[in-house]
Amino acid sequence: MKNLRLFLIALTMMNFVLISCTKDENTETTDDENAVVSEVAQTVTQDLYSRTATTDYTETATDLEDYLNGDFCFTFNYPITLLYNNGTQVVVNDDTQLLDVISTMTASLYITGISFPFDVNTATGIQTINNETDFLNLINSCDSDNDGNPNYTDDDDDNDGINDNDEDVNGDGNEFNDDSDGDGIPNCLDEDDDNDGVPTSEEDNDHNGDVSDDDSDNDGTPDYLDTDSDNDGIDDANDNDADGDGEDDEQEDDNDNGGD
Ligand SMILES: [Ca+2]
Ligand SMILES: [Ca+2]
Ligand SMILES: [Ca+2]
Ligand SMILES: [Ca+2]
Repeated sequence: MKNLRLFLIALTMMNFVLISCTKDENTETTDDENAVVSEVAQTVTQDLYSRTATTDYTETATDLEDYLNGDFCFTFNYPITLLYNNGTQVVVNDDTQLLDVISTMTASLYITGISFPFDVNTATGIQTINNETDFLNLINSCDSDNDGNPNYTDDDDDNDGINDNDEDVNGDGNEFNDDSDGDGIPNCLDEDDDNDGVPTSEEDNDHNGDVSDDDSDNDGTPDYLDTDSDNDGIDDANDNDADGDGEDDEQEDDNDNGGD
């Protein structure tokens, strides 16, 4: 009788352990001999983790796709198999499951590898990543401003003088879903955020080295996001006097009144 009771207690505990190990009943574990430790897999998952592991965590699968595309220029072509640092493996079938894996990582349980080969979606189509070298080349080639510093380590992906974090206009923590001029390129990757023909880096009209503090017409929208910087009703792209000094820009050398 006593043995049966102990057996039942043990069974209950085993069930508890099993249930608590599988947070998402949709994800399955596997034993794939091609799953190996990968520094790039750690880099990618830690980057995603640092973006999602916040107290006000509200990220969606769409945000996760934005982060992958924005920081690494790819999304996964599922399924993929990820390796945990404790040796277990998980099959990931979609972005929702990946978000679940990422957002439940801890300091002691995290992703340390991946199973090669796997497929990714890039701007040029589906690409097969056969090994760690392919994977490293993939993320290092994601360098939107071609300054040699890949997006995932670059604070200013488009080199327009405004840090990526400060290009998150709607303040939701995702800088890749802000596209002020609606041209399909997010502000943090757009060299001309308001599409007025003047690159953002050249909209520093007071020449103090800070593009973000220039608001010629004081309407609350900085010039680099303002399609009509002098608020005269004529878009800057068609305005011969965008700095509003009364002189036709084509007639003057200093068409932004910066003093040079
Ligand atoms: Ca760069
Ligand atoms: Ca920028
Ligand atoms: Ca844009
Ligand atoms: Ca502009």
